[in-house]
Parts: sequence; structure tokens; C-alpha cells
Amino acid sequence: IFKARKFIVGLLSVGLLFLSACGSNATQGGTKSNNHGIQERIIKAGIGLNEDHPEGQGLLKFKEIVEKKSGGKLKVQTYFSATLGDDLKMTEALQSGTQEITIPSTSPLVGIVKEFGIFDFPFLFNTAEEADAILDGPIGKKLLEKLPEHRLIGLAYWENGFRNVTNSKHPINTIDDFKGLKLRTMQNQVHIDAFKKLGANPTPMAFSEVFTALESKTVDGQENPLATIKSNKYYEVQDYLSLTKHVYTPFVFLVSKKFWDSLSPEEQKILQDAAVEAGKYQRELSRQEDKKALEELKKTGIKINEVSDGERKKMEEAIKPVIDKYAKEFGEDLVNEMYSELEKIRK
Ligand code: KDG
Repeated sequence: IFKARKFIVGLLSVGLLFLSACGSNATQGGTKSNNHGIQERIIKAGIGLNEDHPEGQGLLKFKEIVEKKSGGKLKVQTYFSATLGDDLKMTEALQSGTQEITIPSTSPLVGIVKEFGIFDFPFLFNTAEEADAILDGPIGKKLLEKLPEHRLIGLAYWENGFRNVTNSKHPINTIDDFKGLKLRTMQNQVHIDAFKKLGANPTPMAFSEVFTALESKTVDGQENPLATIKSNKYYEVQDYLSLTKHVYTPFVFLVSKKFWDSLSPEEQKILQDAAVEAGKYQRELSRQEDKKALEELKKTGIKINEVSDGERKKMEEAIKPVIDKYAKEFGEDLVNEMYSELEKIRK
């Protein structure tokens, strides 16, 4: 009888162990993975922009693809408008493993991978397609490969787009119009130094603080792509929009490495493919929205002016010493490789 009892207790504890292993399947972030097949997981994905922005729509597309491909087992919970914090805070949450996905601009990430700063060079890309070719090519890939040592995985580049200046003082037509203008910039030394060179007074701050800073006149202006100027209603607190198109900045699709390492190869593939597929959709939408937003912004009463190519060229020349300085800092080989890739693309 004693032996039989021992046997039953043994059986029960094996059963309990089995049950508790099954119970861990839906763990937040899935840190206790069995590392095969597809587990039930909740994936928290947060961004700084609004749901109606092309980035928000891209994230919804990503969610749709992932949930479909995983038969509903991988669930993506979306958080828009910086409700989980700004770009840097969310990136830190990925590093510590308390959030799974975020899609920040590369610009504020230069404190993590300084070489991302090459994409902050003003007037680098002439078209969005040039940006695609560099970002999806060997250079973009090389920079993504620098992320894992910082507890991050980069799956793809999405589009933020060409940035334009808004302010409450006067239109920007020439370099002189930047003089003394207090401009919010991203937390990025290339942007800060470039605007200083143009004569402005740059004030770096997180994106989530920009509207209030414009409204309270803490700063005179800011710079962002048209889709953001529209989605975040900057036209309510700004009088002038000048189409400077002074820099193209990308988004980078980031996953927490701690989370990534807990996934099975099958799950990793679903996320990787979905980030690229949703990214194609997002870029397309972003380009359409850039045109549509201009038409809609015209109706808001904000005064819009074009900036001539000649004046943009003068701005580019004025900023050249800043680019030379950072080319050395980020690595001249890398920067030269990017310029020769661009030359090939342009031919
Ligand atoms: O979700 C991304 C945004 O938070 C931010 O990166 C947008 O370009 C941006 C800015 O100006 O900070």
C-alpha cells in the first residue's frame, strides 16, 4: 500500500508540473517559452504617434498579419500617442524586457548606436526611394546588426519621411529666416548642430512634449513630416509651414531581445516577415499621406510656402562642416560607402 501511495503521489506531481508548464504559455512577453511551435503570447507594441498617422496604420497592419499568421495565438496589443512613454523610454523598456515592440525614429537612438546618425545628415536623400535602397541595402543591415549587443533586435526600417519647418514668427524662405528662431529638434546632436549652423536656436525635446511647448510658446517652432504636422494638429498652434524638406528620417522597427530570444524560430519568422510586409504598406501609405496632408493643411489656414532649390542648396552648403565633423565621428568608411552606394543608385 505504501509503495502504491508513493507511486500515486509521484504521478500527481508529474501531472502538476505538466499543468504549470502549460499554464505559462500566455505569459506576458512569453519569457517562459518551450521554444517550438507557436505559443499564446501577448505582445505589447507602443509608438509615439497617433493611430491615424501612417505609422499607426502600419502598426495595425502588422498586428493583423501577425494575428492571422499565428492563427490568433500571437496577440499584438497596440498603444499609440506615447501612452507608454516617449521613444527613449519605450526603447529602454524593450531593453529591460517590460515591453516587446516599439518603432522610434532612428534619430534619438544615436545614444545607443551612434552610427544611426548618418541618416540625420540634412539633404542626404533626394527621394524616398533612395532612402529605401540605402536602408534596405547593406548599410541599413549593418546598422541593424549593431542592435543585439544593446539588447535590441531591429527587424525593418519604416518611413517617417522628409521633414519641414513650422513656426509662429515668419515663413522660412532663406537661411537668414532661421536667425534666432527657437526650434524644437529631436534629441540628436546632428540636428542640433545643423540648426545652430543655420542660425537657429535649437531646443531638443521628446516628441510627446512638442505640442504643449508650441502652444505655450516655450519654442517658436518645430520640424516634422507633413503627416505628423497634420495628425498632431500643429496647425492649431503654428502660423507658418515652410516646405524645407531638409532631412529624411526613418523609423526602425525594434523588438526586445529578451523577448526575441524566448521565441521559437517559427514565431520569429512570423514577426520578421510581418515587420517587412507591414513596412511596405506603411511606406506606401506614408507617401500618399505626404501629398494628401499638404492639401488638407492648406485648408487649415496655416500659411504654406515652398522653399526654392537654390535656397535649399545654400542651406546644404552652410551645414557641410557639421556633416564633415560627424562623418569622422561615425566612421568615414561607413559614410563613404553610403555616398558611393547613393552614386550607384542615382546612375
Ligand atoms: O513614434 C515616433 C515618434 O515618437 C517620433 O519619433 C516622431 O519624428 C518624430 C519626432 O519629431 O520626434
